[in-house]
Amino acid sequence: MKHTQLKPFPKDFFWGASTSAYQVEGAWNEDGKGPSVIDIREKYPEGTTDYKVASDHYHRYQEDVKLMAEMGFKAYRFSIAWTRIIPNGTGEVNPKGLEFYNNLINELIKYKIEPIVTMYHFDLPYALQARGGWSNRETIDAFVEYAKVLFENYGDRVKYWLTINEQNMMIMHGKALGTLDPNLEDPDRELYQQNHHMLVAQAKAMDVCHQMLPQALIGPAPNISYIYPASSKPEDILAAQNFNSIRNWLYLDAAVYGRYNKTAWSFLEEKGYVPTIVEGDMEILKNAKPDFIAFNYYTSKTVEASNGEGNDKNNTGDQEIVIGEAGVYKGHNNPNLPKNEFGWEIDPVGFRTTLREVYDRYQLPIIITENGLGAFDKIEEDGSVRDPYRIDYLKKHLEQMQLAITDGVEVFGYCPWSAIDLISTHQGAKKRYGFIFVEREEFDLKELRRIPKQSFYWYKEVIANNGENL
Ligand code: BGP
Repeated sequence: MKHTQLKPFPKDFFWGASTSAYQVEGAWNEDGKGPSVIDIREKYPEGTTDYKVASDHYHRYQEDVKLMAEMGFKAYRFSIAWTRIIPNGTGEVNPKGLEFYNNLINELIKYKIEPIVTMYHFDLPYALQARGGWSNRETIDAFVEYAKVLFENYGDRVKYWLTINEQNMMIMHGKALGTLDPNLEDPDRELYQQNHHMLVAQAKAMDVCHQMLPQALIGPAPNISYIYPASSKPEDILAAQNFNSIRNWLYLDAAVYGRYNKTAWSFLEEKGYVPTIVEGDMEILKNAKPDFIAFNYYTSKTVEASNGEGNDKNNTGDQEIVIGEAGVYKGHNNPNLPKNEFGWEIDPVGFRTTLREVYDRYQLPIIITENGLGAFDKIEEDGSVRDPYRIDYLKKHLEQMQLAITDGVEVFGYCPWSAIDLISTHQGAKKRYGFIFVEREEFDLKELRRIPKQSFYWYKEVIANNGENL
């Protein structure tokens, strides 16, 4: 639809950006922090660093928040490391861990930046994984116990809560993300059992949040991308519906309506992945209601029909590169879209489509909690960092977001990835996303100096004008 007039971004729009604890903080074993599944990962992809120091945000959060304030941030979406708060996953609470996030939250509030907290972003306590992780129902209780500690300690200042970051990607791409338990015997089936437990944990946490903090708002934070069919062939349309259900709607239907998406369920039945659901679970899912939907969007996906002969799966997939499922769908390169340096397609119009689709299906306000471009940024001879490609990516996505708002979609915030350079989930320190450059290399930590990039100044202008004249 072409609009003759665009609707403006809402008045109190949350302009901000995102990070996650293990990718930005460093201080991996300081002040009583316990190990997470990320810390004990035995191998990192070749040529990439670990997360021990990352961007050293743990020690430099004040400087970082000051820069965010200089950009004019209205919100900052970050995650809390479960293992800083409860080092063993359950039991004793670590006062030093509590203190760090208390300080961070207070620092944000000092600059009138709204803290938006992700409760769990890939870094499950290792102590829980050693007892089966999400395969073990006790992890549901551990998550609820942890949630209560967060609500008790930060609920007076934190109004926006996100339960689990990209649960769908942990299920579908856990290997690339480093969250997959290497000891799982039958990972394909077991992952959908884990998924079920996470859905129950999320529902319980949303419910507890509403009971303990009536003023607070809470929602899920999956990675959602609309799936296109490779052609108008009816079989390709079906394949796109299949993948939309398996990748996207399975997670949101459960979070919002408390039910399993039928197409996704028939996929689970066909593959033998049906989880064990105990009495009361579906009740719990039904009773919990999110207040909004947060989602991460990087690009659309395209699939064609899979003829079911052989296995369409391969191991090159990551969060944004489609693999396949024999007889269900098969990843397809979209010839209409350019790709970034890491092979991810770039599709701003798909962002509008995805926003419209999510709003149509769920009718809940939306906040974008990730969107962005990974690139090999460099310091120029004059000391500046120029990233016009990132500005171009973000600008085009914001334009499409405004079109979606004009289409009627209720969007209340935009927190692209990432506020500051941090370590990629599986492609190291050289794959950068931030508005703020962190001077370090893959294995040479250098001074970890902060340098505002060209995109920093551009975004500052966008925020100052509330997105007018993009
Ligand atoms: C999302 C994750 C983030 C982030 C981002 C970019 O899937 O939620 O943690 O890292 O993708 O991905 P990558 O770091 O793999 O480039």
